[in-house]
Amino acid sequence: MASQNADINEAILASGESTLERATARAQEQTNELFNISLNIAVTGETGSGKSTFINAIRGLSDDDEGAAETGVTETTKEPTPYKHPTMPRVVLWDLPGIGSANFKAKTYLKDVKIDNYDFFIIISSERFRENDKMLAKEIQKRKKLFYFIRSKIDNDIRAEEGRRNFNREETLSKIRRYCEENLKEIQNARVFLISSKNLSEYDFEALVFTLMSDLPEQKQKALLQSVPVSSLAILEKKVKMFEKAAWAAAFLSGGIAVVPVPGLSLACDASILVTFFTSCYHAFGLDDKSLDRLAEQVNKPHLKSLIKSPLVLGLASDSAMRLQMSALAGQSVVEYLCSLVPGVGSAAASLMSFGFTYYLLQKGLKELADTTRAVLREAGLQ
Ligand SMILES: Nc1nc2c(ncn2[C@@H]2O[C@H](COP(=O)(O)OP(=O)(O)OP(=O)(O)O)[C@@H](O)[C@H]2O)c(=O)[nH]1
Ligand SMILES: [Mg+2]
Repeated sequence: MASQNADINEAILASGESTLERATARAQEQTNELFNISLNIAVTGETGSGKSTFINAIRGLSDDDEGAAETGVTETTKEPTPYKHPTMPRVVLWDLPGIGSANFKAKTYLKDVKIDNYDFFIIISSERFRENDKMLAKEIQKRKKLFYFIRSKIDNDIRAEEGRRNFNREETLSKIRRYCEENLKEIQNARVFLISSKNLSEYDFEALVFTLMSDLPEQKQKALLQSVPVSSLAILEKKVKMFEKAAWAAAFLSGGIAVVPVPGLSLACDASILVTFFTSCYHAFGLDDKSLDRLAEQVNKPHLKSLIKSPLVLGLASDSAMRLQMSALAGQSVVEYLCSLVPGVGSAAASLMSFGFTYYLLQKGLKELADTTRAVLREAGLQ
């Protein structure tokens, strides 16, 4: 009983709250924010500007992958088309109908596409922003919604300039940026990001993510950060911090302290929360086969995937095998199985039902996944 009390105290302390009830509420809020928040991103711009390609890039899909938005086709949609994130179905990118027609009315357009459904707008152009883009931005601004301009296909611009004798990459980029800013000067606080959807690791994609992180409400930041591809080490580290902060809540709700009769907490050890936590990290860090293949292709290092030896990553990789194991095993065995995959944790049996042990397992597993990803990024040459 004494050790049980100590365990409860440890859990309350980890929550930063003063009572068990408040800690429970906080744990539920935190895990809900991490796993259940929806995010709706509207993407608009001229035909051919690169909307579909950008949507696929954010979803970590190549243009020819199953479920990818069709690219390079000129048929324009009349209705907003939703594209769910492959591993986070609550994150939806909306391909909005083009705004190209001469008699475009921003107000009616925003009403037609149901402006209030979106958390923010991305307006894409592959050259100069047109009058319609600007009219739309002004109307979005009037309605107090967030919007960001993307100047796309920057890789093409760089490639075209590279051959010149006095080529200077930074100067070329500043020139494009200045040109865009000049073009958008009538829009208050217009922010423009230079992006290549063919390679998010270069140019302003990281800056776009970090700007969104400072503009969005906290729970939406978590959905965004989890869903974006790991295109730089800085993005990875932000993701790791987010999961580190939430680990106590997953440990708390998984039932480590659920022997205490608190309404809303299950009595059995709810191992599915632990599995959800690890699989969410695994996908958010881009450790799944598809993300690794994409990265390997991008940096031309086919051996990238073979560097991964971590049993936890490999265990999570055999997704269907894992799920099968989950359904076949009772909660306790699942925890034992997870323990066997995380180095240095040892057997679960002795201290299985404690908050302290579950929290330790999650932290160690998270570190293992983070370190594996760091090594992959290092080998890929991503800073
Ligand atoms: N190099 C390069 N090509 C791009 C980029 N973005 C889009 N493209 C290419 O530009 C063409 C048009 O891109 P889409 O994504 O289909 O454009 P869209 O805005 O969805 O076009 P509509 O659906 O017709 O309105 C395709 O051939 C893409 O491969 C980019 O960042 N870099
Ligand atoms: Mg398209």
